[in-house]
Amino acid sequence: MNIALVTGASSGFGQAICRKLIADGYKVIGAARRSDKLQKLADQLGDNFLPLTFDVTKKDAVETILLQLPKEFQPIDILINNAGLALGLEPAYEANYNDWETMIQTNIIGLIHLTHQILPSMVERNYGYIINLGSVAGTYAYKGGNVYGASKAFVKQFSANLRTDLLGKRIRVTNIEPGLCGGTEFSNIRFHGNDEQAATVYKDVDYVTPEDIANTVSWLVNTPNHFNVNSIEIMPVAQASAGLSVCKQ
Ligand code: 8X3
Repeated sequence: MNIALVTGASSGFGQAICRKLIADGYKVIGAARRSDKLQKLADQLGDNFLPLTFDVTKKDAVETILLQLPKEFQPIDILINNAGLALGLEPAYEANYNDWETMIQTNIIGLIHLTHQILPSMVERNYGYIINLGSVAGTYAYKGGNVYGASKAFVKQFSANLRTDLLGKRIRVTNIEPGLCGGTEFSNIRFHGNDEQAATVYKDVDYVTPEDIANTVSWLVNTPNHFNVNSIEIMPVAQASAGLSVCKQ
């Protein structure tokens, strides 16, 4: 049975991915900072789910915890780097510097920690799959996307570069690049807990759901081993990469 590690497992995409992979028959390690939420999920998902409380930005702590994984949850075959966040939508000249650092710490540093730690064992076994959660923000610039978009551009290029380093090995890498997705805490976090502002993002829009993303992950991991989806861009029908705007003087 394949074993998957999903970061950011306590809510949103991460939680939906854990549920779907468990339903598909995988063993799943769900990692997140919020142990209470993880425990609730564990109570629902049964023995094939292992809740692990850690913060992806804390390298040494993550390393220690992963070295002590119970035998039945080793080795990790599938790494799903889902933990990530957006903070703020202000223009760069009004943005909060701490928000920028936090996004870089989680979206980039956290993702490379986990990958650096788990990839060697995949290479040793010549088997594995890394799925990164990027974003359309890593491809298309938008107002206020500044560091968030740049962090996702890192994830996009890192995914592509992993593929080049892994050429000749049976290890797959996919960057999933979602657009507007609702039913998560994404916008509530982006707007620092302003739920009213967050709600306006999704008002009257038929958005992509966490279950849509989980179904995509399920499809990816069930494709044959010779088959690699390098990247997959997903938007709701209600969204498109709109044209470049011009400001008339
Ligand atoms: C989430 C999509 O459009 O809010 O990464 O950047 S977007």
